[in-house]
Amino acid sequence: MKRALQDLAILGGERAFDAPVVFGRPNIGSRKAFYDRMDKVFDSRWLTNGGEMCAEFERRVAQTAGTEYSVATCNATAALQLALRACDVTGEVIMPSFTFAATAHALSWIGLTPVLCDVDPDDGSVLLSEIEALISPATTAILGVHIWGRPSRLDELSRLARRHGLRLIFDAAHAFGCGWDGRPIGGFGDAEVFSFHATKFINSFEGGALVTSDPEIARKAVEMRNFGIAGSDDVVSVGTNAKLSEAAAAMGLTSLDDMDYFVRRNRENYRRYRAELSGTPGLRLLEIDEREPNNYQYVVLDVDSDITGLGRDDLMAVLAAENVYPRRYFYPGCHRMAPYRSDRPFAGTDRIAGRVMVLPTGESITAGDIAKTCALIRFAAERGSEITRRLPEAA
Ligand code: T4K
Repeated sequence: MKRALQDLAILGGERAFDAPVVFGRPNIGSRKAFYDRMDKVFDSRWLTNGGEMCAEFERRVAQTAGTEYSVATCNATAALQLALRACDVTGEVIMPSFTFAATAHALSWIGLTPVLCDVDPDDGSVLLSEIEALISPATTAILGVHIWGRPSRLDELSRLARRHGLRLIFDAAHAFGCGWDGRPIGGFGDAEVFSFHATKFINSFEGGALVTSDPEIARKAVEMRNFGIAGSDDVVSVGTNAKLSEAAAAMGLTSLDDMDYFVRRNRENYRRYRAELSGTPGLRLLEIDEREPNNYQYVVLDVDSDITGLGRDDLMAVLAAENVYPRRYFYPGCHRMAPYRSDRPFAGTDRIAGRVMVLPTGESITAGDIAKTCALIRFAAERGSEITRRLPEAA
C-alpha cells in the first residue's frame, strides 16, 4: 500500500509485485487434455497438412463463428493474405490507421496498397465519412478491424461496400467469441479472420483462421494455404504455406474446451477494473457492451493527462517500476510507421494512440492483482502533477 509519493517504486520505494503482472499472459487450459491430444497426434504419426486435430479445430471455430467454412492457418497475418487473394482484391484497400501493424503488412506483403483512414478518438472505430472520400478507381476492398473485439460499424461498412462494389473483409484478430446484433462475429462481410496467437483469448500457440460462408472463397483459401495445390499434386494457383500444425490445433482445441471459463474470468476481471477505477478523474475504462457476447480480452484504460497531470506513458513507467505491464495497443498509428508514413493528418488516431493502455487480464490474473494494480493507478492518477514533476529526478 502506497501512502506517500516516495513509496512509489519509481521514486525509490519498494515495488508492489514480486512477480510481473503482464498483459498477454496466455490462457493455458487443461494440460492433461492437451497432452492426451498430443498422444493421439504422435500415435497417428500425422503432424501437419490437414490432420484430424486441424479438421476438428476448423469445425469448432466455424460453429462459434456461425459460418459454413473455417480455414485454419499458421497465424492471422497469413489468413488475411489468403482472404485478400481469395477475394481477388487488387490495387488499393482502405483500412483504419489505428490497428496492429499486421493489418497493413498483410496488404503490403502481397503487393496491395493500404490506404489509411482515421478513427474516432473515443473508441477507435473507423471514420465512415473519411472512407467514402478515400475511395478511388483503384480501390477494390475495405479491410475493417474489430479493434479490441468491438464490432466495426458493421451495418454502415456493409452498405458502403455494397454501394461502391467493394469487397469487405474484417480483421477480427481480437474478436473471436464476440457478437453484434445477435450474430457472432465471423459471418460479416466476404470473410473474417481470427487470430489464435498466444496473447489472444483462445490460442493455438500461433494460429489463425479465415471464416466465410462463401464456398469459392473457402475453396481458394484451402488451396492457397497448401502451395496452391488442388487434390494431390495439381498446382492451380500461386500458393503459400499457411498450414496449422496438429500440435497447434491440439492447443487450439484445448483452449476452446475452456472458452466459457475464459470468458467468465475475463468478464469478472473487466468488472473489477471498472468498479475499482470508476470515479477517478481523468481515467476512463472503455465500456464493453454487455448486451452482446464479448471475450472481454481487452480492458482498455484511457488516460486524460489534462486532468490527471500524468501522461499515459509516465503512468506506464510508474506501473512498470511496480512490476505491472499493461500494453500500448496500439501505438503509434500505422500512419507513423516507416513503411506507411503519411502526410495527411490523423488526429483521431494520434489522440487515442497517445492515451490508451490495455490492462492485464486472463486466467492468470487474480482479484488481488487487480485490486492492487488499480490502487496503484488511482494513487498515481490522483497525484499526477507531483509525480510528473519528480520523474526527471527518478530517471
Ligand atoms: N490484426 C490485429 C488487429 C492484431 O492485433 C494482430 C496481432 C494481427 C492482425 C495478426 O495476428 P497474428 O498473425 O499474430 O496471428 C502481439 C502478438 O504477437 C500479435 O499476435 C498481436 N496481434 C499483437 C497485438 O500482440 P507483440 O509484439 O505486442 O507481442 P509481445 O511479444 O510483445 O507480447 C505481448 C505481451 O504478452 C507481453 O506483455 C508479453 C506477453 N506474453 C507474450 C507471449 C507471446 C506472454 O506473457 N507469453 C507469451 O507467450 O505482438
